[in-house]
Amino acid sequence: MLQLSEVLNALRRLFDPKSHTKCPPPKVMLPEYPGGLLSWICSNEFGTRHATLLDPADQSAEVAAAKALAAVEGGSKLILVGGSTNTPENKVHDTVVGIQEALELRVWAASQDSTVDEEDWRIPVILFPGGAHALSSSADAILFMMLMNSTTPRFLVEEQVKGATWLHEAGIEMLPTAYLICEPGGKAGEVGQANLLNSPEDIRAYSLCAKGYGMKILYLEAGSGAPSPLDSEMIRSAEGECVFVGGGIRTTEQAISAKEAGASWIVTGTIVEEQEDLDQIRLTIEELVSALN
Ligand code: 1GP
Repeated sequence: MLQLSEVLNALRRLFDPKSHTKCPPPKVMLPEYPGGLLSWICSNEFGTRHATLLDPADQSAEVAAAKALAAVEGGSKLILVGGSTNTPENKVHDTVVGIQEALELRVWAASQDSTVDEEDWRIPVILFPGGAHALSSSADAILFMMLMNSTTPRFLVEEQVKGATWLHEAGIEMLPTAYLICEPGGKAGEVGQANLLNSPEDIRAYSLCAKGYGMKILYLEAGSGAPSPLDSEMIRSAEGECVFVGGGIRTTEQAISAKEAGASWIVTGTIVEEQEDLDQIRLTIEELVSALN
């Protein structure tokens, strides 16, 4: 007979968004690529790609899913879910699941239609967390970040230690990422108590340090909503095979200049977050992506 404590534990797991026993195992909706997800992300065979960042704090899971679909229609190849503040785990989880379910339907629809390529809808949904409180057992992977220029141990290693066992047990792929916040830094710089980087020499030194630590991804952040994106000299001085660049990118010219400076991925958030019209979202991303090709 079941003990009361077992029943209570089962119920707790059922309603705990971080519990990896809550849902059936995530569906395999990832791009098919030799070497797996990290190789696909770091491959240079696709040129510069576009990622869309959605902050679960800014809209419902349904709206996030609709926006993600519009962005993918426009050519986005990765969906990042996260934000610096106000991202309780249940919101993160609901957002991840909502987006995955919407993508899954499109993969299924594509499988019934010979004119559409299923692969176009196999888009990874990856956590871009503000801390160990913002995880989801359904995520395809996590940018497992060290905020290398933080002045607090909390974002250098403590949050990571808090989440590591759970992530390991949930079987979530941890993508080793060095996160560098540059001027002006925005909310991420403030919350992360970053010593904001402002010179190509800084970027070079930090990126070489990241390389020494074995980080595979280097993420250069100017802060969400930054009035202007990172200067191309800053991007150019990054030593890394797989460089994400985000913060303040809104125009095709800015995307092109980041690409020419060596960005592997261009990340945008605000242009999708601020727009309610899904057609407009698709068109905006389409414009950025076609400039990258
Ligand atoms: C992700 O912070 C960026 O790295 C997103 O920036 O919101 O300015 O596009 P935007």
